[in-house]
Amino acid sequence: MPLRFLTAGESHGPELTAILEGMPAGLPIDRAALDLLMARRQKGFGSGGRMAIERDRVRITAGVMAGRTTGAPIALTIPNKDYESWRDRDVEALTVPRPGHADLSATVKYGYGDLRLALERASARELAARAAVGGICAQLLAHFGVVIGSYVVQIGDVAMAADAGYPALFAAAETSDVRCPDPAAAARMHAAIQAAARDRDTLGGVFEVVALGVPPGLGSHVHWDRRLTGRLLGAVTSIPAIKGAEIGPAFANAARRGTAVHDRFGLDAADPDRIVRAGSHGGGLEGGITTGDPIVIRGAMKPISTTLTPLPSVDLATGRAAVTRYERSDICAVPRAAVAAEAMVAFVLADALLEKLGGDRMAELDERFARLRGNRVSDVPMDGGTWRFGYDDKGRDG
Ligand code: EPS
Repeated sequence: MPLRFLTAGESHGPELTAILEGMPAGLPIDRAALDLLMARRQKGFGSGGRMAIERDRVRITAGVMAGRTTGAPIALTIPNKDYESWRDRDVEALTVPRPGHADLSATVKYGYGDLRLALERASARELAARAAVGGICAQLLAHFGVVIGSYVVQIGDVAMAADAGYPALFAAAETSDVRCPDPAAAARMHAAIQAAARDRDTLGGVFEVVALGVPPGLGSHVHWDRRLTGRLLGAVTSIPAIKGAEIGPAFANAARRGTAVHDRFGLDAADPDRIVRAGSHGGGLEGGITTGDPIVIRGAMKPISTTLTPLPSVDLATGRAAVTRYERSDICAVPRAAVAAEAMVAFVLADALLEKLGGDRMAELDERFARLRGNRVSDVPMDGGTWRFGYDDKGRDG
């Protein structure tokens, strides 16, 4: 897989760092678009005090010169403003793990003497670095006409009902403080977050990420790790607190019959060479390969595990039962997770596009993109003849 990235950095350390390797040379980088994605990832009602401190702006220190990628690894850093209030501070021992958090599991694994060493890296603050990476990937995709957006469809038990075209849903989500395009549901989601805060509790939810304009033929059915379905679901569930994901209405499809689920093929009335699918039950993928239809991925986020209400736990310093102590956190981070998921989807799709196109510079990619096969009868000619199934050299012509 041609594209890869690493991130480093603690939640309250000086900065987050990412290196993105494998981008072709010659892609113009739009700073304003990158800043916008970073700012969108910081928005959302239900965020804690930290989001009022940070103003994420990416510093690019390698791999982009004179406004264009050079083909070299791209280094991205994002300062943590909050570091100023943490540097050289004597911190109280943190020895009571929060249920549901990485506190205990990471400490059991790494043998830390204080839980803070686990939470500093487990923190979703790291998503700022992924947003920077995804922002660069989204610009490669945008060059080829791919648009990625997201919106929140559920917070707690409040679900939206809006049904509109994807561009309209994307636009409406940007105007909502909970990223929900349905104003009535958004108001109820806002109220649900307020109620959870009042009750000293937290909320999770469900978001949808949609990629439009993805060409058919990315990913492959031939091997497990080339199926784009798994690559996309893995990327979305790599976001902290995302415990489930589906492509299209996968769980609802599981309750239906096949004839009600599979998107029928037909020929476009206006262009009879073009094969079209009626419906969107497949979520834009068949056989782990993109179909050319919108790719729809849903992610389910569990409620934040840092609750104002103390939860029963164990004090690792005394070995006795204890309750958790509150650390500043979010009440609901689903709107921010949706944008982080956009970034992860952008990375996976950019990787799959580069795999398909190959090439080291944009001019090469452009030529190859123009020659991609589409969903056209003339693109997949067959003569309808019989042939002999077997593994020797006696094929149909043998
Ligand atoms: C987070 C806890 C909060 C969030 C943070 C994720 O930070 P703090 O512990 O400093 O209050 O604000 O999210 C971000 C900083 C971010 O950029 O999204 C956690 O424990 O995961």
